Amino acid sequence: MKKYVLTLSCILLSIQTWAQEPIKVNQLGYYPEGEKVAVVPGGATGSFQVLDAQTNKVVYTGTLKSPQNWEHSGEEVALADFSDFSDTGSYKLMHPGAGSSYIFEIKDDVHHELAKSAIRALYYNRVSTGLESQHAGKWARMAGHPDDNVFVHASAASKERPEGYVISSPKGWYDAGDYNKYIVNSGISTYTLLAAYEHYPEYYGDLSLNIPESGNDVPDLLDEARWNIDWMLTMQDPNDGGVYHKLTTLNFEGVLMPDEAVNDRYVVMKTTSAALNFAAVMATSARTYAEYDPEFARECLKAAEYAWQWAVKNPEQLYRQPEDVQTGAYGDRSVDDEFDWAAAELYISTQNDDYWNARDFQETEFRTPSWSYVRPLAWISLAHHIWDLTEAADKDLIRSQIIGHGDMLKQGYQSSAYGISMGQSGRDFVWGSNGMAGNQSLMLIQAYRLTGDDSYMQAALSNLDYVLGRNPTGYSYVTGLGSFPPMNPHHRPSEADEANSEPVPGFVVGGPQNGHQDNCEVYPSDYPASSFLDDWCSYSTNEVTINWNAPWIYTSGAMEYYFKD
Ligand code: G3I
Ligand code: 9MR
Repeated sequence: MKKYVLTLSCILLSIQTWAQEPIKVNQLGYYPEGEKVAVVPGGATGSFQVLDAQTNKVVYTGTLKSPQNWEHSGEEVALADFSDFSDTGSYKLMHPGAGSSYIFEIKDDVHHELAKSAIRALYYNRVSTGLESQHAGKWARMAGHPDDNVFVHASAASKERPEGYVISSPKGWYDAGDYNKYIVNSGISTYTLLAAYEHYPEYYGDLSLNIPESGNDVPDLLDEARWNIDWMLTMQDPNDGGVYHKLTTLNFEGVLMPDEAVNDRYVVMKTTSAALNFAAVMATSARTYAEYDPEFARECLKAAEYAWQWAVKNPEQLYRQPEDVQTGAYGDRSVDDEFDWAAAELYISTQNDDYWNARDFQETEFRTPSWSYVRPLAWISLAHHIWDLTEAADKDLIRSQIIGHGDMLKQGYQSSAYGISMGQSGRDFVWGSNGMAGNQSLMLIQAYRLTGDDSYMQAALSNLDYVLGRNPTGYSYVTGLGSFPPMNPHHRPSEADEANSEPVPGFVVGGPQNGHQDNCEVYPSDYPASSFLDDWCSYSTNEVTINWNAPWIYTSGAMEYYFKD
């Protein structure tokens, strides 16, 4: 978007923080059979009304719960629960003192659009290909980054592939608002898509995404994931099984379209975390592609085992950013969780007890997964396959890890002033807090899958409301969706596109947190859940990434599957 928009938004910022309706709802809406909760600010009490959006007639009257302080935003908020109203239609919520909400719907497939466009966002971030208007509409663009001439960086040099050696490593997704490709972050992101398919094959079997591969005999979700998996495979050195940590320019590119960003690209350092993320994704791919492309599935499994063997021989190759490289690090100080995850996926796919026995699986703290903490992904896959596992696996441990985690998050949802699990732990409002909220929903859904207890589903749904508008800033944090979405995400193809005022749709932006680790001069608030800026400058709250979209892909797809008629 153009410079003057930026200046204008800075001026507006000094006048008011956010322009929006005061009562916070899920701006897409609610399922007829799901919980329906809005948040009313300003210490409001008394009754609230739901109005038909067309006729303005009152269709429901309820009483607000007592207002509570939410420590993460400093607000006094009251919950308006209208779950027992289930007539489909378009509505808004009103309170005489507090005002109104945006219009929302009650309908059966209320998150269908999110389920689709959050996957299509990854298509828009495809590397090495042009986007045609028949698939990309007004966001069609030229191809960028063929990545067929990538240099081996000094940090990655080996006997067979010395510094300056050229490899071809095309395709993949741009990680985020930058143009680089990182194996670690591809790990959790790609896995989450594959898990969505593995858990809900009926739903994704029918979901058509209007991508170039649509209409072939493979589910579109698997076609999209394959674009990134094909790239990941090229990041393995065939000479030893090791995997490069990232493929990157030395510095971040400027605000340019992909085809204009032409600095040299390098593969940098082989690391243990890259090898293990790679092994876990390839072992999962071996299962999910077996039906559609058995030869590819076998290739993936072979690559997974080769990477695992490298990691076992090189267990402490932690990423160290070379002096001449400034781009994202995805550095991790501990790879125990990556070892557990890769071992679990290999164990499931091979049924070879050696992989289970290679690790001392035991009780660990209930921490929501992220790019740097992947152990819960092991529990997710093990729980899904619990009936097919060999005697070696400790099934009680697997169950208790998933259910214990779900219970912890559900408790947060039951006690929070906003009625959401987000904010339960002091660690929730980090860089990428919206990804955290999505991964909490993902974990809650796993507890539901093991127990059938509906309360986990409702808790998972509450975070979906949160990300779509039931939050202190009032944004629907997904580009192109809802009444008040971000317009200026830190995303180069959106920012550099002079012709388009609307950003590429379907991206979940990072979300509020108060680290303020960027170049923005003013943030509207220091409270973690309110510290968000819809401005290009705010890469610490308003960037997009594949790993923040992934859990929302899973969660919205799962909800559509469970709440369908
Ligand atoms: O691990 C500590 C934790 O112990 C502590 O309690 C917490 C308090 O803030 O900080 C944690 O570290 C944070 C770390 O992420 C792990 O979550 C850092 O503060 C935080 O600055 C760091 O942010 C990462 C950011 O890069 C900067 O390195 C984000 O997770 C990560 O998503 C982001 O990734 C970038 C890529 O490098 C490049 N591409 C874009 C992408 C998204 O911005
Ligand atoms: O655009 C970059 C973004 O993808 C990263 O997440 C972020 C943190 O590593 O860095 C951004 O690039 C900024 C760079 O770090 C400092 N100069 C300004 C760049 C953005 O305009």
